[in-house]
Amino acid sequence: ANFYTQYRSYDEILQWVKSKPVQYPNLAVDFAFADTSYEGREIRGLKISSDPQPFKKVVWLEAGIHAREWISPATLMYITDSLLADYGTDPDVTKFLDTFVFYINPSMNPDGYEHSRNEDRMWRKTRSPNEGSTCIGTDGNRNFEYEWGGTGSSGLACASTYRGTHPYSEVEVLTDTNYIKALASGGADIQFYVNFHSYGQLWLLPWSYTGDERPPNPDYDNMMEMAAYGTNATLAVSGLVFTYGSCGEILYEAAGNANDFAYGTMGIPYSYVIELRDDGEYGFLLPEDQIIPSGEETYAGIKAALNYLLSTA
Ligand code: 0X9
Ligand code: ZN
Repeated sequence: ANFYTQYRSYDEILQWVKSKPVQYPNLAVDFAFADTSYEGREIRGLKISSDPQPFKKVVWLEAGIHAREWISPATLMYITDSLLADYGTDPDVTKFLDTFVFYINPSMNPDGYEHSRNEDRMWRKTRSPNEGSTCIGTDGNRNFEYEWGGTGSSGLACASTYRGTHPYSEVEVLTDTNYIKALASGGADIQFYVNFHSYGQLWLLPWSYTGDERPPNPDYDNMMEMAAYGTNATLAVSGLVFTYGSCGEILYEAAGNANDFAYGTMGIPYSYVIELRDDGEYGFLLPEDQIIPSGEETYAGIKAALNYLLSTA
């Protein structure tokens, strides 16, 4: 049976990660992040390239920080499998893997994901306890350091947008960002970052901490242009409209989130939160028969973004 006809358990996701270097020994290497999740689950990623040299440019793709957004890990795994399968046959993909090293963190919040699968389908946050409260968990997408604590995040442990006691209070966010920081301080040139979510069909770019109509983001025009290419390619594949713009402007303010970290802290010139399908018909409860369509349209969008990136080099 096709891997993408069902949403997979975290154990199946880990098995998937470990299977890629076996299937593609010349293209894929898997690795463990330094820390396990709060409940002790191993977190593993993949490094994909035709010849992983340190001088190559880096693309960082990650998913699953919000537990109930099951299409996010599924779509990122689909994209990763497609890049691996199309190397050597699709000239664009061949160029991508010859030019970039891709780092993939497919399931950033395994405790929350399993809680959503087994206990509470609508769970969003991590599963770490909060001192002085019976409410569990922190919103990983409010736990990054850039403008942490600002508008659109809550200081209340029971809130769905609880920011935590301090930046990186959540080990799952800490271990992911530590890896990114170590890459950068080792000299990696990280050019493109995506943190996948659902739902809403949006490519969101910085800033998230402010809703100013035209935030002082000097790379705004470039990021908008890449998003235009990406969303056009998606439209051509599935007919679904994806909108794009700065998060604070077209959605809502969300201080301490992923794309502000990627751009504001790391200086990655193309930094996005992408909200996958749908537009609210099923919302988080997206049927399994939409995994492959979501994978196909998003793969097209990411390829178009990468072609745009290559055209600017
Ligand atoms: O609220 C969030 O974290 C994201 N929406 S979700 O439904 N997936 O939870 C939106 C994040 C907003 N992104 C930016 N502000 N860039
Ligand atoms: Zn989300």
